[in-house]
Amino acid sequence: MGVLADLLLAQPQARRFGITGPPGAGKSSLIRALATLLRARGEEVAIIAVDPTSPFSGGALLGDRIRMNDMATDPGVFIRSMATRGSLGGLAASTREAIDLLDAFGFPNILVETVGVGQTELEIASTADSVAVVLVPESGDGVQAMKAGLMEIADLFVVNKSDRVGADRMVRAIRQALLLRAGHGGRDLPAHHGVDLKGMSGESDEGSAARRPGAAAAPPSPPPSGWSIPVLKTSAGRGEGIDGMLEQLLEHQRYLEASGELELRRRTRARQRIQEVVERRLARRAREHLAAHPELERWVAEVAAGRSTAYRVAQEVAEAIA
Ligand SMILES: Nc1nc2c(ncn2[C@@H]2O[C@H](COP(=O)(O)OP(=O)(O)O)[C@@H](O)[C@H]2O)c(=O)[nH]1
Ligand SMILES: [Mg+2]
Repeated sequence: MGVLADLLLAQPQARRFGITGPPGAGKSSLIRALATLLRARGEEVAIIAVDPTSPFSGGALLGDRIRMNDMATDPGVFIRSMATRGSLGGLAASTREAIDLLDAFGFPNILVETVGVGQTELEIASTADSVAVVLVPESGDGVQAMKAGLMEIADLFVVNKSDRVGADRMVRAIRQALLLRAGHGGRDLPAHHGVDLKGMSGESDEGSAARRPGAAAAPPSPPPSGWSIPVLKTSAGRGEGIDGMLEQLLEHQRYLEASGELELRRRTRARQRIQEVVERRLARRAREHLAAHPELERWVAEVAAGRSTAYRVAQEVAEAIA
């Protein structure tokens, strides 16, 4: 605990990139290609994959050129997969913590992969400073992406698998949707409630993307107005367009810094972290207090019998641990 607290005293320096989109869109492949480019520039890279559908282990992914094994044994690359299912509430918090730690360890680049299917994933994606939303030619029209809440968090759109037909049409559809949104001020668009993107992936996925209907959280704020969102084509499979994607991600980081937006985002994160840590600590104290309380069984019996209420008990416990 103390060690962790001290480590986190380091000033945040890392570029935090979020790569999100439907399962099978090629997020992992793109991250691998981006990481390879960054390594070629002599920069270290940390990768966090919050994606149960395509783990980073094993196999030749971009033909024979780049094998996952090369990356796994490169000390300049840190790869960590984070479990997702069954840890909904804690996932966003623990991912944020992992990112903060990697930053404190001195990784200049942190790439976070999430499946863009639900509120939690959107939340995680928006903890990155620059978010690339990855779609494929088969992802349906841009309006679908907009409904899914991806428009709100995208700093950059990437149409991957541009080696397939329909990539240009997809690019136009996204641009159109972006224009539409700009015209409407982005305010009166339908709210997103973990819209299922399975049909947008262009892959037959194994039914793994969990839906999160009804997840209530504040919608991520729209991107700042001084940045116009680029829409790029890539083919991770052929290694095309990756340098352009990296260039735009770096450009967005420069924009954030120059506009003061980076500082704002860091403050928002700091506020969130304070809230989280305080809540976690208080929750633990309440649990411990309650578990050891000599009156607990009596309270339980009284509430169960309708002679008292959970609110009364809570009042007493809250006062005791305050
Ligand atoms: N045709 C084509 N296939 C690709 C491309 N990029 C990735 N893939 C393939 O699409 C599948 C899913 O890729 P992956 O990176 O695991 O997607 P993720 O689920 O978004 O992380 C894999 O079989 C990849 O080899 C591409 O640019 N073109
Ligand atoms: Mg993946």
